[in-house]
Amino acid sequence: MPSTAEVRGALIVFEGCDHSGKTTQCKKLVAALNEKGIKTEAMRFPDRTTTIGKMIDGYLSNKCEIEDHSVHLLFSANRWEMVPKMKSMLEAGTTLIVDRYAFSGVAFTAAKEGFDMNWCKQPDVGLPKPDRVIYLTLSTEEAAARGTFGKERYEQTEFQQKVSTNFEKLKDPTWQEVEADKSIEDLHREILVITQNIIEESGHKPLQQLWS
Ligand code: FDM
Repeated sequence: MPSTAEVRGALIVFEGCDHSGKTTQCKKLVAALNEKGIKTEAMRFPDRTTTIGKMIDGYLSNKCEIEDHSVHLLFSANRWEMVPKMKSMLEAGTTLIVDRYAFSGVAFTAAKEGFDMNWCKQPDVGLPKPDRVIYLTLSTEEAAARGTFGKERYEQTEFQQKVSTNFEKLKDPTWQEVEADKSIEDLHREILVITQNIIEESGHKPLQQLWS
């Protein structure tokens, strides 16, 4: 068990549309913060390595079908199973950079027919609340210029547009929108400055609960 540090780590979540460079930026950020001596670990959801994550992986890669409500609950369960690890790392002073979180959960399921956003939020109520959500945005033209979609479930233009609309509805004051229409290095430098400020501000504040 890691011991409790005087200053806790920050919980920083990245959300954004496809091709926004979220995953690349998360990786570069974790490396840069560690280089600066700020203890940082990467996490991503879904975490496809666990038993639940493997079921989700099968669903996303179209190897199996899972009823829409059930798969929503699996995505949430995949976050809850990581909570003890997240809390102990944060308490030990490690900052967590998280690629997708409950906001993707709500935005994607609520883009399906017959789903209400409020219903979608319920399973994730009480999760550790991010100190900041960095929301990477991209113009439709730039997103299209960055290439086509892959073969996974949900990788279709019309569905992704509904997801973006849902992200807009989920925004609150803990969100920071960052325009991703720039080079990888320029975006990285901007994000590095933002996150160092968040880490400094969050260290002495108690961790809060999401949507409660
Ligand atoms: N996704 C992700 C959901 O539908 N619900 C969730 O709770 C989360 C975290 O899974 F299409 C979707 C979003 C995306 C896919 O893709 C995961 P990546 O490439 O592993 O981020």
